[in-house]
Amino acid sequence: MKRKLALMMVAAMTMASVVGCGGGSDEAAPAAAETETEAPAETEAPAETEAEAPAETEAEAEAPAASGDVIRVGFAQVGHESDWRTAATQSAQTVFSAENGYELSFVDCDNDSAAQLEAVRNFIQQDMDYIIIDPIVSTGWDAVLTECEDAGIPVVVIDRTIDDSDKYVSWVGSDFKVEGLACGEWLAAYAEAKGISEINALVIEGSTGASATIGRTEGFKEIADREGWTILDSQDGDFTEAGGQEVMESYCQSYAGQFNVVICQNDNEAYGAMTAMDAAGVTYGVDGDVIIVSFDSNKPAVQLVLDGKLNATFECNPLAAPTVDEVIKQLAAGETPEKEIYMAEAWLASEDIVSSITVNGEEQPIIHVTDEVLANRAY
Ligand code: GYE
Repeated sequence: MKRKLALMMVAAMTMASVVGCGGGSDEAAPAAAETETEAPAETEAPAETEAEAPAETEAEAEAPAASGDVIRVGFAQVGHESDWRTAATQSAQTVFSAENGYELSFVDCDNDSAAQLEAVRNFIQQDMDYIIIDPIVSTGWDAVLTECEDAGIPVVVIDRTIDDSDKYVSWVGSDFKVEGLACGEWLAAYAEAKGISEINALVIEGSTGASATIGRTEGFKEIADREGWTILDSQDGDFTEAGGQEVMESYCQSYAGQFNVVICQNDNEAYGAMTAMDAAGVTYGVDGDVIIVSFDSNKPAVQLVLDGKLNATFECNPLAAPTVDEVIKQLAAGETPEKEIYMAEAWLASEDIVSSITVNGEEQPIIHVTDEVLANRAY
């Protein structure tokens, strides 16, 4: 069965790369007014192949979802560093459940790239039907993806990107550079509206080598360079609350009185940075001396935006699993999924002072956080 599926997959991958490449940021269009927050599919039965299925019936008949077999999926998750990660893991566990026709082997790789490669190789050994990878770092993947291809196991990449191999069927995630650009454009518009002429920013980056870190850093820097802002420092906070606190404690000592903006590359780092600023007597948020923003937009962060403690938050949607489920069903039905699938995302701010920004030539709304906006958040 595997060999036939493999042939089908090679054909699918070849076609997908022709169809899917190069569309990147054009399609990104993240800032939809509302986040796409459909609850993960809970009760859908595994995809059955309809009677009128075309030509490749033999391969289809043997594809796991088509035969009604349990679909065995291995998921090599980054770790458990943040609220975003917890939401992504819970979504995957809900979608790839036994009641939905799946058997999920979940591996928490604890932010260790070597462990992640090993997890994928174990999935090959176990002859999984599909492998899902959320790559801790964006490079070093071609050899193991070639092994997956040779074994005839389709790989779906989610969230962070793989930048040195295209031997996967689909990627489902966010345009991190667009997130960084949106953050910069919002800050430019906000500073203008507030009459702030000088920006001295401190950046707390995510984990080094993660595409989420690379994209957010690049996007924000592009706007900082254009606007002539000073980035005083940019250090790795590892996407954790403890990391954010530690970096901010050292910033408060090294740059006391010199900064008026703190960019945290996820919510948890912002919580840690707030603790450090509280201890150092630095005020922040709508009524404070320092503008602070985050990425991800988990509910507790949106609550802080509502409270005026966090000036803005730039969403990264962790609920990719329902889309991966659709990709798997397409593959099982012999269809060719899109190579790149972008999640819809929103930009949320505390004050109703900037109503929209333009990112990559496209006007996108800034959502003013109210009780209602907070109540409608799905994670
Ligand atoms: O922003 C952060 C998590 O890869 C987009 O990883 C994800 C990032 C997310 O730890 O909170």
